[in-house]
Amino acid sequence: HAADAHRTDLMTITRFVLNEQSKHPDSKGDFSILLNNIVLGCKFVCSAVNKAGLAKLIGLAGDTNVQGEEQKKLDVLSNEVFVKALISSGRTCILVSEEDEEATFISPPLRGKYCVVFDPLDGSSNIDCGVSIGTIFGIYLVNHLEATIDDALQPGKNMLAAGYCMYGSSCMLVLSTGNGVNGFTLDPSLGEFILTHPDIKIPKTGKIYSVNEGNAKNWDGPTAKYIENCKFPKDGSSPKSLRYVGSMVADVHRTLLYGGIFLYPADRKSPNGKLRVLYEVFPMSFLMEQAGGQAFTGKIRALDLVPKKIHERSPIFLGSYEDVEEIKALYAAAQNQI
Ligand code: P6P
Repeated sequence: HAADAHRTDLMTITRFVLNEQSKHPDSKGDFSILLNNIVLGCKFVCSAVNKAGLAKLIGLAGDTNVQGEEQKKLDVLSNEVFVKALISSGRTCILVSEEDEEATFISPPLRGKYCVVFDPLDGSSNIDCGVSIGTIFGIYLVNHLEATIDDALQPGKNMLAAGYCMYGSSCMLVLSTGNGVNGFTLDPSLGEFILTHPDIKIPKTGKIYSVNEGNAKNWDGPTAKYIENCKFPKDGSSPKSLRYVGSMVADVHRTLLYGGIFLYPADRKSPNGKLRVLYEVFPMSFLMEQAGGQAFTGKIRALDLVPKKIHERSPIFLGSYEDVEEIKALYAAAQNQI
């Protein structure tokens, strides 16, 4: 009767967030209001992504749709939706979006105490072929009035919350507010995100590695050696499977649920890798640690990184605790040889 229980206890993300809030007696509910505005943005984007094929929302901006309206690309539309939802929440003071070159500073009366960093539609190059894409976000506290850009350049370990919403065969929002990781699936008939994956823990080790093998020519020694071990294990165990979607939210979501390791290493072409620190590396690293996994930049714990620029990139190795330990050992050995 699990299904019936699900139907009757209906733990929605809104109730879940309010339950979390009740654990902080001094909370005035600002955080819950902020999260609920992020959830609203995710619901809108989910609906727009699902209609994309039909309403010809895909393709280049500048096209006109059947109504002859100026067509916005989905990622531009998604960004506008999140920026508006976050500002109108009245709980933010700084927004950093992958879509906007500069940070957005909010002034009174709508100014609040949180800085939100987000990629409104990550993996959007995959939209036209129907591959899963997602929104990634992280939330920092800014505990003084006049916010500056430094309040957005905090190390990932300062994040209060992080999450992603994956727009795939179902719409799933995975969230951590610092007490573990929970997954919510959108029930379109209710228009509510329902708790379907309580207290997600990533397996300690996995049989999957996830990397763009097309960059192999440019990898450094430790990464090349690690991938070699995945394919030709020295201990005689069976090789790992390669699974790579090329959409970070899809690759990380699979890693979180099935275990294994996701890598976007540095290479000779891109010495800092490709993924962005604030709104790709930090939120996914936060979630991995909260789920019992870990995240490493090739030098340090990913969440200890202190970014200098809002669109800065970093190499990232994240996933099952023991799998990341292996690549950390290879980088440490290489460091000792220098
Ligand atoms: P590559 C998508 O463009 C993205 O930003 C991430 O979602 C994804 O993990 C990565 O880039 C894929 O990059 O170089 O393997 O195509």
